[in-house]
Amino acid sequence: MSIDPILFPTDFLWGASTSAYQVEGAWNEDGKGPSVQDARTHVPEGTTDFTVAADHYHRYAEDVAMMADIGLKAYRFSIAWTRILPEGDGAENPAGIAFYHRLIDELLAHDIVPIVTMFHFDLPQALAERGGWANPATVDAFVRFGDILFREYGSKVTYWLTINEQNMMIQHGRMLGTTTLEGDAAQVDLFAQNHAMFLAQARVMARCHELLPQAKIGPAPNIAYVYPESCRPEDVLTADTWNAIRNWLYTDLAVRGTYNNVAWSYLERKGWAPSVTDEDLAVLASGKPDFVAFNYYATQTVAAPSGDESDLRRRGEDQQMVRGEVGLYKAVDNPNLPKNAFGWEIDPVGFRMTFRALWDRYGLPLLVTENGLGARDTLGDDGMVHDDYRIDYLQRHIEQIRLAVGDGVGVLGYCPWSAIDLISTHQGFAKRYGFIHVDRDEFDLKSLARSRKASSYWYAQVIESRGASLDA
Ligand code: BGP
Repeated sequence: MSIDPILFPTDFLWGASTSAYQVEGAWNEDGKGPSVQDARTHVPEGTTDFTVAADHYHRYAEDVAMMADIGLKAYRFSIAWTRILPEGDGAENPAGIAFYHRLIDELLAHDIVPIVTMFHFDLPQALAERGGWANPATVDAFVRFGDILFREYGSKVTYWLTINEQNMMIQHGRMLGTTTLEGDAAQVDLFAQNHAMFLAQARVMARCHELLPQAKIGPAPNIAYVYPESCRPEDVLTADTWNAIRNWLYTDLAVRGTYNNVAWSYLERKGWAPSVTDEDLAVLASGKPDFVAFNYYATQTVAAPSGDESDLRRRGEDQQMVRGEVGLYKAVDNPNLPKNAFGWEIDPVGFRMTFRALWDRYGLPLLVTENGLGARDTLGDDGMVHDDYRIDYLQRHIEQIRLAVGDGVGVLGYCPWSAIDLISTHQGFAKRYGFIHVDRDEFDLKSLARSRKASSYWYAQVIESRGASLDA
């Protein structure tokens, strides 16, 4: 007897993701102001800057047509705050507003659902120079920015994401280019910024519901479920602690409007706790999400701390690698997991675990806004990228989504990173994720021509068959 495979729902949002500063280019065109990403130096990394990127700003129509060829049902992209409000505050920029109308109209003309991230690592430089998120005026500016987006695009956009990976901006801000602060004193400022972002997010969620009753809005943190190295109770407890500080701090605030108790006691112990007023608590309680979006690349594994430098990872540090913190948790490699070419562990089963954990905690529908494999793709003699390794990665992860759906988890959609080749946060253009190849190198812009990779044909079949092709 054969058993029919579980098919994904017909309205499942099969998509792909990008962010403005990593894909658009045209960094100073049509009135756009500089963001912290434009102000960033790329000297230490030796990678390209974000001035041209994939030139999506000029080629968006061609890109959307290719997405439609693949059969994408959704496109998750971010709106550059500095195109709408070049100074972050102050005068609106009609040309920037018009660009996203064109992009959204193009998507809708191809029956692709726009999923809009309001803020993805690109704070206006003018606001950064006035203290960034630690200045309450930035919160007001973000709420105003949100009002403009809702006014302009609210009749066309149903799905909104507030802030991309707030947790990574706090934990790895220097590497992501979202902060220049360092050292212990910086932590006080960072957690004040963090609190301000929670307030901004809550206010924007409340405004969204007030202005657009049909719209749905949610946060988009990076969730790396944390495993203990062993079943030693101290290791298990440490994993629970790091889960609270790395992950649940952010989702609890977004959904419940309260600080996670384990994370809060950690902040108090360190002397990093922000001041929280009664008015803040009321603001946090007033904005609720309709779903939880999350970016998933891998899990992390930790052990009970030794209390000295051996708790720390010796080499490398970025948003996906477990770093360790002296006296809090020890960073451990998971010997059961392979790594990609950039040292990131690959853990499809952890994806299912993450779905279960988030569903258990909040009971809200989940939307995957990132997942994917960074690789040094090369064009074959036939002019195509044969990215079988990416197909393998995606297949294993989509299988786990299907299992999570079978577990009873509500899943709205899957938008892997990335729709098209773009610039990595800190590893340049050579680290590619796209379904669509872009003909450029790190410093040689070449033709910037687009072509579909093998993974895009494979993904097209998955979408078309609602997942049945996974079993073929
Ligand atoms: C996430 C970011 C994305 C993206 C992705 C891949 O943390 O939200 O902007 O870049 O990771 O990371 P990287 O570019 O560092 O390879």
